[in-house]
Amino acid sequence: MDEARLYLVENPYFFSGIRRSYEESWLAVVGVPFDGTTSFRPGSRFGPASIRHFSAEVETISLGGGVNLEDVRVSDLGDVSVTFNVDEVLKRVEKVCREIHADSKIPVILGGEHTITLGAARGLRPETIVSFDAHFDYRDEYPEGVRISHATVMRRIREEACRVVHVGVRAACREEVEYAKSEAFFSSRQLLRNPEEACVGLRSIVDNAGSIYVSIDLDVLDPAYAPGVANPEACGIPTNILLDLLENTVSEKLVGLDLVELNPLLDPGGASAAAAVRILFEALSNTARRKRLV
Ligand SMILES: [Mn+2]
Repeated sequence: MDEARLYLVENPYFFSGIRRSYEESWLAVVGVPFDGTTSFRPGSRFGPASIRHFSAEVETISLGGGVNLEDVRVSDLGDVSVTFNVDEVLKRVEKVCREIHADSKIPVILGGEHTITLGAARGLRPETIVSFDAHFDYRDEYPEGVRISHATVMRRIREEACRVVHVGVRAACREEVEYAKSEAFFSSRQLLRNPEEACVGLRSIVDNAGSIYVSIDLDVLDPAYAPGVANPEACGIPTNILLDLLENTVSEKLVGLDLVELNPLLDPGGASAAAAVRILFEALSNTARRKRLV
């Protein structure tokens, strides 16, 4: 990493409370405190700070995978410095991700709103993005005349970067249903009725795919588990089902991962931040186990 360092600002808190150098790590955490296109309830710009804060207090051992995150070589590069211009923010995220990838490491992006995934997709060019989200984010324009926003991000990714597999969808407009017709997705209802079948289905998609990028919009969880998000949608999945699905998604093919849309301003009890941290710890521990890096 060379040029992209210019865009990074160090944070007083480190993800998981452990300070490690970029050079010795193979997972590189980067925050993107941007919520400039959020239409309903802004505040996810404070997401990276909240995730870091909680991550220092949550226990690091993954009971499911038996891995201690302290043994996983994770570094925290701080935040991408953001501007009000979404194109510029995406350009910076793209550059940072590309350089981390060029150093044979995996970027772990802390959002911020979902739009930043477009920057990561441009920088990493995965073959498939698995998007855990209550929404498709498949509008062509939102609001009218705006082509890049949190509600259009997966459509832009599909047009210019890669295939998208949606998991946990339960809210869509007519235009999005039409656009998604030709592809496979897992609705929230399917996941709730038969989570094991969904895990098997997802595993087979991943097994047959090339490189994988995982994007986790926290609103995939039911608002009972994660109320602190911009656009909550009822009838979502509980955290444990998401963890099972993720265990079947992360693999040696993973080239990047993000967790977006946590809004700490709407999370006074900290439940959403605690869920976000547990999800990240388990996903990273499982990735380490699969890649035989611990
Ligand atoms: Mn969403």
